[in-house]
Amino acid sequence: MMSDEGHAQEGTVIAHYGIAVGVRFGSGEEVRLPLRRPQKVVVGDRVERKGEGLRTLPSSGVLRRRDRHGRVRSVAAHLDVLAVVVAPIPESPLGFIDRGIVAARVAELEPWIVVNKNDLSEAADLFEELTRLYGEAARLLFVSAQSGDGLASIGEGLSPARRSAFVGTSGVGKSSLLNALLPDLDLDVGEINEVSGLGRHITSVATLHTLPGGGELIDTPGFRDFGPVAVSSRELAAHFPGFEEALIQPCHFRDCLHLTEPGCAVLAALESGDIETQRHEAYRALLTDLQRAEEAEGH
Ligand SMILES: Nc1nc2c(ncn2[C@@H]2O[C@H](COP(=O)(O)OP(=O)(O)OP(=O)(O)O)[C@@H](O)[C@H]2O)c(=O)[nH]1
Ligand SMILES: [Mg+2]
Ligand SMILES: [Zn+2]
Repeated sequence: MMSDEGHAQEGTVIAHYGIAVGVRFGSGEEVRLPLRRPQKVVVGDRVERKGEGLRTLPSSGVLRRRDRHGRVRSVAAHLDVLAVVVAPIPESPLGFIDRGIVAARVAELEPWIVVNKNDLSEAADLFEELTRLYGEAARLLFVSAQSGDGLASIGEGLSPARRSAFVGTSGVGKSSLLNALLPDLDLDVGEINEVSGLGRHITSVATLHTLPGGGELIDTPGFRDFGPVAVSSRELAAHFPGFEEALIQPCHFRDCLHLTEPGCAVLAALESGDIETQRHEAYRALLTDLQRAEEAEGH
């Protein structure tokens, strides 16, 4: 048998099973490879196989989050777009979209909000509300995995070669959207619990899929904790969604945190009613969270 020792082969990680990864090589060949030791690798990463070894190549466009225990988790790599999926049922946790948009902007990804289940009657109000709050910050898509409405806009936004990940709480329909976009795909989808209104964490493995018109989409397991990672207070102050218009005229101080500073453009907009009290409170809560996480890490 011929050995390919010494001959390096480059590929893309298309699935992560914990103890093994699925890799697609340039030739189109897809292989499941065991991880011989704990290794930093996520879906979307470029890897190099040399003999038995697998090396993760340096990456960019990595989306990371802090889970409820404060641990940093990588979601996916080499992304261009972050698509936060929401639905009228189940509702997303308070602040989830804010965190997603901030994470995307800091990682230099284009933020999208995909409002799924637009076949449900409550969806129109949700879409209107989110457009009001996030219209300046993100691209909003109004779709239904069930009826197929609006799905073409997802493919068009990623064509010919952009990569996105679906993130969102369990049950909003991330896997259903992928199944609807790719007729040959058959990802498991779950039921919503009638009592709690929550999804049941059906997807446990992140997987990457190529769309018919080009572009790629990563399905991820649902999560509720989207703690910011490597976001400074100043970055949050610059990137919080909904402050765009107020900040066209910058604050007096360049490092303004929009709390009590004189000459603050955000506080002026709050005063005049252009920014809602609730939005400023959401900002302050996220700032506090982030400063706590920084302290816990000893910064
Ligand atoms: N009415 C309606 N229901 C939908 C739609 N899309 C998905 N669902 C339902 O929502 C439930 C959850 O769908 P999934 O695709 O499993 O959700 P998920 O976001 O992948 O959930 P996790 O894998 O647990 O993170 C299923 O019962 C789907 O049938 C839609 O467009 N309209
Ligand atoms: Mg799923
Ligand atoms: Zn300010």
